Amino acid sequence: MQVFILETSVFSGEVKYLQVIDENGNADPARFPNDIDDAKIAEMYKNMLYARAFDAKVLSLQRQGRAVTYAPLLGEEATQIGSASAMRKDDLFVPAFRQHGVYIVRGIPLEYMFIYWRGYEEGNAYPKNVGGTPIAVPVATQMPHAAGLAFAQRYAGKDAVVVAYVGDGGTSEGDFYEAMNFAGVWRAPLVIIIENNEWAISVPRKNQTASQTLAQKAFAAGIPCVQVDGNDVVAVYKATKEAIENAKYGPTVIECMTYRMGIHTTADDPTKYRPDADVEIWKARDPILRIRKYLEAKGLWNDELDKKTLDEHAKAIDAAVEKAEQFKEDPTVMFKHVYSFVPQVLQNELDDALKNNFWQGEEGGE
Ligand SMILES: Cc1ncc(C[n+]2csc(CCOP(=O)(O)OP(=O)(O)O)c2C)c(N)n1
Ligand SMILES: [Mg+2]
Repeated sequence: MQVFILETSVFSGEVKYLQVIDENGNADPARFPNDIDDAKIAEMYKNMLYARAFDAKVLSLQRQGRAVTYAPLLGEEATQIGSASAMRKDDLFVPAFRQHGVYIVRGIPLEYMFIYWRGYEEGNAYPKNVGGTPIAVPVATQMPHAAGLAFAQRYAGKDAVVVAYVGDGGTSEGDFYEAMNFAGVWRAPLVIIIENNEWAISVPRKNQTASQTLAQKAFAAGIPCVQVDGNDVVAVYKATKEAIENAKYGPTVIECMTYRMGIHTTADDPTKYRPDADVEIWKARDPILRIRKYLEAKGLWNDELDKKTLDEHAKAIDAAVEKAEQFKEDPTVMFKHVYSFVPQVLQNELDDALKNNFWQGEEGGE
């Protein structure tokens, strides 16, 4: 619809879409990245399997009362593994609350993740050399942090790039726009991955914004953008790699088109608001299935390798759960880490809590 007839066009934008490997595992040679070999694709495939196995484990622990409310990643493996695999060692990641696959690629010891999902903040205090921020549950609040962190890298004379994650719902938040605005003005080395899984709990993408794509929101901030098939791990890898290389000139927004195949969290029941038939459509686009087909067609993968990989993952996961369950919590930790020092008012509360035995252990309970 033409609303105003202008004599001069002052802006026009175009959002390009990238897919490299289709649903049947066929690769487009013209779009295939030249810095990736089949060994790397197999490694990403294994990490997608690992992420899915981790996900299933936490879900099962939650159902047994051994983990807290959890947000599964089922269906979003390619977006997370592809983008994280493109990061260099010193790059930093800023997650929301569903990016467990990113943690896996970045090499956070799994027991930290299980400690976190048991409900303990200590799980966020993973080894410093991993280079990321903790899980952020308040939607999109991580984005201004990410923009600031990216700016700080340049300010400190470092070459590191920040890769930040936000959901489709998160792109409706002020924090998202403010972060883009800042990053655009200051040309911060920031890559924003919009993990568009079509849902923000029960709110579908179409009720989130009238914008035709989420990527194009970047135009207003003067930031280049692209939309990619978020279930194609190679396309996500390629787009992220290019964005990281271009980060010396400024930020990029990458909208990954994926789908939340499961529940929003363990407190959610999507059958109340989403037709099962929609999920069936996306099952055919499963990000793991298509890479399996790609590798199999090249004679690089088979059932035996799949079983071996799944067994190795299961062993590592079980060992991490065991370690996490031996972890002894320190309830006073809630008073630490918010400030660089403990302010008197918090110290008074801590003293009070200790004096009155607020945390009644087995022997202290009434
Ligand atoms: C500021 C804020 N508002 C509301 C919520 C409750 N909430 C948690 S997740 C979520 C939806 C987020 O959707 P999206 O950004 O698409 O991420 P997804 O859950 O799909 O990964 C909402 C509304 C919250 N955590 N924080
Ligand atoms: Mg979403």
